Amino acid sequence: MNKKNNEDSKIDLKTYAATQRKLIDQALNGFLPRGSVRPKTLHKSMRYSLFAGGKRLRPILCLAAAEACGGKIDQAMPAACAVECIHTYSLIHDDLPCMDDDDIRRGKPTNHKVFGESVAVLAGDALLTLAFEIVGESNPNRRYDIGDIIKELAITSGSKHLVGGQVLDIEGENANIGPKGLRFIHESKTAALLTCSLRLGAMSAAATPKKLEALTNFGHSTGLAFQIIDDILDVTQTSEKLGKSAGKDEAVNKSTYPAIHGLNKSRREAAKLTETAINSLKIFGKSGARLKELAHYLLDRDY
Ligand code: GRG
Repeated sequence: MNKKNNEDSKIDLKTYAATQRKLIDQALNGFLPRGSVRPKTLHKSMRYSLFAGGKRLRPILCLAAAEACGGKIDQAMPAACAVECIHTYSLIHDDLPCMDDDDIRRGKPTNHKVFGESVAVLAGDALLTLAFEIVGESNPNRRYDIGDIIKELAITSGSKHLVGGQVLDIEGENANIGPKGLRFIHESKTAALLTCSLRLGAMSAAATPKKLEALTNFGHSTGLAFQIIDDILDVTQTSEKLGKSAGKDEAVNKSTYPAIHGLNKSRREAAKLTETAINSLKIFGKSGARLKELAHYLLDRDY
């Protein structure tokens, strides 16, 4: 690809992502109770973190998966908003003093710094619950009903994935969990939510079992690559650029890819995983082009 084409495709993805982000934000705004609704503090706190400037990668992947499966964005939007609510809840709770104890997130003071710990815990709880209310508004189709969608979201959020992964993460601090232990944590947390986002998009489009399986594999590999890059950026970028505290992993002696494998091997592993992810898109032919671009973006991102 020559430089001009390369730049064009970058602009294309940038425009696509900006358009999707706007649609997602509009939909989220409609699903969230207004800040003027009682209890005002709680709703303001939920909105504060949700609209603090996240990249919206999970909902964008959800909508792109739906499109790759021939579905419509409107059908996938409830699931896209639900995964962003769950992601934001996990960030609020992860930042609490009893967890990672962070002061900045999405370039702003963390939720508990602004609203206090009690409201931050409850805002996270309410966002998690709201996710289920939102997917309750999805339309069933010939392959998947609302029960399938709710189960997908519940399994991802629960003790075997997000919450369980968080427990292993906490237990792994100052412990030698090794490469396998680290990979399992990343599979349980980051890769699980990314995979769920893609699967829900596919399910909203009545994807065939083969396409659903392909997106599950794509999510697993891109999800791991995404987390490796996140670990690398923690070492190589500034807090200003990331919008969250850089260098935190090393400061708390956390096992990460760069800590275990070094930066170069970690980069190579992320690139290899991205290649594996892209290979799993073969079944989609040309319809998989946007997901392929997104996988490259996740690998090459600098924040
Ligand atoms: C249940 C408390 C609880 C946690 C579950 C997902 C998770 C486990 C914790 C979230 C904290 C965390 C640092 C997870 C790693 C995933 C990750 C890289 C999050 C940042 O995602 P981005 O870069 O963030 O997409 P934005 O702010 O752009 O949405």
